[in-house]
Amino acid sequence: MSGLTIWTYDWVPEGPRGFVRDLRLRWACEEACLGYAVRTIPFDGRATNHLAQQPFGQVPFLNDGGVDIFESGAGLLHLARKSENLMPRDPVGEAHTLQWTIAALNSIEMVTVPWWFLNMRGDGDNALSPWLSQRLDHLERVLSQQEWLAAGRFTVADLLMADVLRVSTVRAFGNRPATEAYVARATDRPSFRKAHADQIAHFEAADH
Ligand SMILES: N[C@@H](CCC(=O)N[C@@H](CS)C(=O)NCC(=O)O)C(=O)O
Repeated sequence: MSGLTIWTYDWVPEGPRGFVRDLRLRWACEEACLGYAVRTIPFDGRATNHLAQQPFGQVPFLNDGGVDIFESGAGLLHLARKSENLMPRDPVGEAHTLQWTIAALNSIEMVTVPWWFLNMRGDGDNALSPWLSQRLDHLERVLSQQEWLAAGRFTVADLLMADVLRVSTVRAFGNRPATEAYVARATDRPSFRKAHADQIAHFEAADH
């Protein structure tokens, strides 16, 4: 298949709408002014109906010409190679952007997702809370000193970090004004607003 195609589910329940990770790829394409199509696989049967494309039965995944990629982080880095809007081209800016992109996944989301999962199951103050608190406090310190994570401007690292932090129960875990302002700044960008609205519209259309 030629061109850039983002794959997501054909439908999801209301709860995850606006948070399904195809949004990360939509947002990146909008920031980079890349044209893209969105295609779907059935939500019903998702555990096994697309294992050849995504070995964990999840979304999103991406086709770009002959390149097929799963994992939203890998998809973002693939897109970032296409546009300086997402990834600075100077070695220091690029290294710092990569560093914070990995930090979003491996130092923050690695803690937030398991914590959120336990919280959602009714265990709000769970064994992971001190770990989460410590990670978010460190990030708050960084964000109170700078507007964006790398290269003195918005990059793919901010796109990912802001998306990781968007989950309101995670942000409500403590009072961290710099982090709150950072997420607001990132999600106020026209590219985020469009990607978010498009995802909501996509799943709403499937209700009918
Ligand atoms: N590490 C994966 C996680 C993907 C993921 O959690 N996808 C969710 C939607 S946002 C999903 O497909 N959930 C359905 C399931 O796990 O059955 C990535 O970032 O792409």
